[in-house]
Amino acid sequence: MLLFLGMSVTAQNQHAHHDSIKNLEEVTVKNAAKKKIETEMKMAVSVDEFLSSSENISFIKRGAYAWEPLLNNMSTERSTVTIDGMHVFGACTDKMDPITSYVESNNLAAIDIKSGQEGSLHGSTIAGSIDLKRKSTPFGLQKKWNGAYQTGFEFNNKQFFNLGNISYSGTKFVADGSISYRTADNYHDGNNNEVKHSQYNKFNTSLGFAYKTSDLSSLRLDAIFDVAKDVGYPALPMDLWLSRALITSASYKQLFEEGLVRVVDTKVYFNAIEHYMDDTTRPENLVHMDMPGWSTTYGLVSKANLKRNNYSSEIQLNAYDNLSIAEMRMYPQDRSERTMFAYSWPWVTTRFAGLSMNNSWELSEKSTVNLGGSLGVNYNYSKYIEFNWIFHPGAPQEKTRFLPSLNASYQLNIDQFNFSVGTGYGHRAPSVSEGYGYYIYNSFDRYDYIGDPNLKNEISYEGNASAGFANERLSIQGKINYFYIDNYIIGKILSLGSPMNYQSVGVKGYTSLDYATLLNMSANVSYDILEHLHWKGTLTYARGMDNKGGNLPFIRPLSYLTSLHYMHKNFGIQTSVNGDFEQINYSPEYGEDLTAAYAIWNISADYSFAINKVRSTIQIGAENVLNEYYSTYADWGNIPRMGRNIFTSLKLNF
Ligand SMILES: [Cu+2]
Repeated sequence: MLLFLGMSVTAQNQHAHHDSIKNLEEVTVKNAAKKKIETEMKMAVSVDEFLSSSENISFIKRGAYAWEPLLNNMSTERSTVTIDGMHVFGACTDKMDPITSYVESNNLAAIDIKSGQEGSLHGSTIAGSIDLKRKSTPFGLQKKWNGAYQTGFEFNNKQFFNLGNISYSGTKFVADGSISYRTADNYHDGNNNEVKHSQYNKFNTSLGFAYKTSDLSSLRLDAIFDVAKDVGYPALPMDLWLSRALITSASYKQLFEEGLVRVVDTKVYFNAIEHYMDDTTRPENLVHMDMPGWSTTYGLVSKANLKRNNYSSEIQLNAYDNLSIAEMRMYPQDRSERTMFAYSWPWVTTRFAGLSMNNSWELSEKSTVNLGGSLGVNYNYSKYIEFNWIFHPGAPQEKTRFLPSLNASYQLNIDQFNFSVGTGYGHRAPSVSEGYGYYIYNSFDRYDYIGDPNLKNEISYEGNASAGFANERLSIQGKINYFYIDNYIIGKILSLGSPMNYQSVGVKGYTSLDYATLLNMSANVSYDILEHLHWKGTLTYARGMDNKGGNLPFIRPLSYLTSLHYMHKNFGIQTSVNGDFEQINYSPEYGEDLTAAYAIWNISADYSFAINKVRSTIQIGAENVLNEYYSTYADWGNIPRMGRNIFTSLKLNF
């Protein structure tokens, strides 16, 4: 049962290789039921790099650090991002700190990505859910102490990292600990020009203890502490001076040997984030603005797993209380005189409680039906509503919304073929910025954004399907989903109001379009050319349109990835080419321009060896080998991406 619970869908497709040596290794490590956080090309990756190996994730990049993950080509407001089911909200009005920036690859076991309403277990969503699953060592492993150490250097931006983690597994007590530090200078683009303000420094540590309170129950305490300091955002007019996050939880898990209910796992949590921006490093700024932000969340997540014969079910209760505060203080060059103060998030409280359920029936060995649903209540309170009244006079200080969700799917497996069809319906409440934001400057389209407390719920109607084939050597998988979203929230130019800072060209208010539509498609093929030579290819396409047939912003153009992987004994070599076609369907209305096609070639080689009982792997590789100068459709302000980057890393497992 513990094994069953430990299993999780990972962000990557499982690589099925047929080397006898590797197979043996897999059997021996299967007890841990964990998939490594690494990509085909790179064994030492950041969380962002790992996420980007999933075909339904793309990124808005504002620099080299803390990319904003887009799920199904939708921004983070439309997805729920959680850490072990815990809700954490960033403290930056400019989205410098997506939740994925507060973890590190060495404290994660897997990333669970669910598309659309299938992801509603963790709370109301439109695009789906991304759950970052932390490492938790099982009780009573044969090998009591386990650890890993990774170090590496990347030449382009002189990134140097050290990641260490250790775990102890006793029969009554387990402990997990990790510590990491990354530091990087400015990176260089494909013309070998330095991209100023692209440096970063990140420290992350985590601790977890679990104690077996009886044969079938355990108590667990977890904490993550993350500090980012002096992080540059070349695409924004300001940088980050300091960001700190403390993420804590205590959970109690009870297993049942018989009966319908098999597991109940209840967790209380608390997290606090503070975020201080800094624009004094930018000489072009005539007026300086301090824009600190704070986000504090208390929550409860309780889930039960039910199983009887061919029926299984997950029930989850989510409740949280979040307070988001962001301040804007303006100074002339002479700091002693403060000229303006405002709340860009006027102490906005969000309370949410929701009950979700996913049921699944195995009709036969070949077919399964899933039915799920949830009902949530979302409450908002704006303490300093006067700021919201400037643009929306008389807007209510409190607002309660009901957020229902339903989903259904059917899966069929016939011999080597698999099929699925599904549908979903769900609501989401506007985010803090969309509902209550006040003069949030968006450097992409250069407008100041104003929230509207009276925005309607966004309502999504969704359909999805997939088909696949797999045999010993070949596997093909195609997926498609379509979203029709009522009251799609987006910024529209307001005729009233004047811009607050000299860089902005006007004021936009968050408003609802009648509807918008989104289509996502992907195809994956993998083929074992020879016993030790594997090929993989991915093609994705997406199209997003508003109610007038205009293009939605940040929709990925036709893109591809093709890779070859050769391994022999302890030696592996892999190469890949990935790229986007020209972004034909761009949106000038939202600040986009035509982005040209690009193709990037990467290559890496690794060698595994053992010294005493320490399993070691060394890797060397190069990304963007041809040093192409490019930027993608989702690079904020068209900042160029990194040019050629040679990377080296060493990993020791003991
Ligand atoms: Cu920020």
